[in-house]
Amino acid sequence: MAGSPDLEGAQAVKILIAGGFGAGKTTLVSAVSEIKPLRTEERLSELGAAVDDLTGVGGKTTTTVALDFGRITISSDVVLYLFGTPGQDRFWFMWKEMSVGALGAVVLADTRRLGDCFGALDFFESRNIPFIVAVNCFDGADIYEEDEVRQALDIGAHVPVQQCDARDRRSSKQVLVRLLEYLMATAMAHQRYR
Ligand SMILES: Nc1nc2c(ncn2[C@@H]2O[C@H](COP(=O)(O)OP(=O)(O)O)[C@@H](O)[C@H]2O)c(=O)[nH]1
Ligand SMILES: [Mg+2]
Repeated sequence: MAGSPDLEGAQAVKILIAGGFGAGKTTLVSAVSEIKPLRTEERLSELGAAVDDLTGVGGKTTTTVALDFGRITISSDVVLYLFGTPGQDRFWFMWKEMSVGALGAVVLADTRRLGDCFGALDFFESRNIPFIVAVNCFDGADIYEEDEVRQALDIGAHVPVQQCDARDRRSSKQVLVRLLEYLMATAMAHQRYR
């Protein structure tokens, strides 16, 4: 089709976008996706508002009930398929199935509510899915050094931590490129020690 990238022969790579409720997952997938992101958002009903913890996410009026899905062509060889995981604890049951075949993950963190991504970190660590942490720089949030974030999240020194603005296409794409570089470096290290 004219104008669309030639996806034939390109490697499809499945990537998960995780993080706490309101961390910017839907925003990131929408910002980078070449296809209209498939997403299922529901207006926060009064009932849902009682269930979802809205502390610190005052401006948020919709919530993703299922998943965000998007696609981005990185090069003629690599096409990423992005799956945004549902942020609320009551959707944990979906994570296991979503993670099948995933090569890696981005854990979005909001430094005002860092604890919200512990669940995602535990999930990927326990399943040996390589991940990087993307700190979504919300207005008014304090800026921390990479090492401070690593310490606060209790993650290894080898895990890349990158600042980003999930609303910005270039910044979000940069996060995905960083993840890919990390995945390739990790794969090469494994080969070397085999
Ligand atoms: N100021 C600012 N707002 C953001 C940023 N990323 C997301 N938002 C806003 O934060 C809210 C939550 O983002 P959303 O992508 O829905 O979070 P999700 O629950 O992780 O999918 C939305 O209203 C976004 O517009 C950011 O980098 N800066
Ligand atoms: Mg969302």
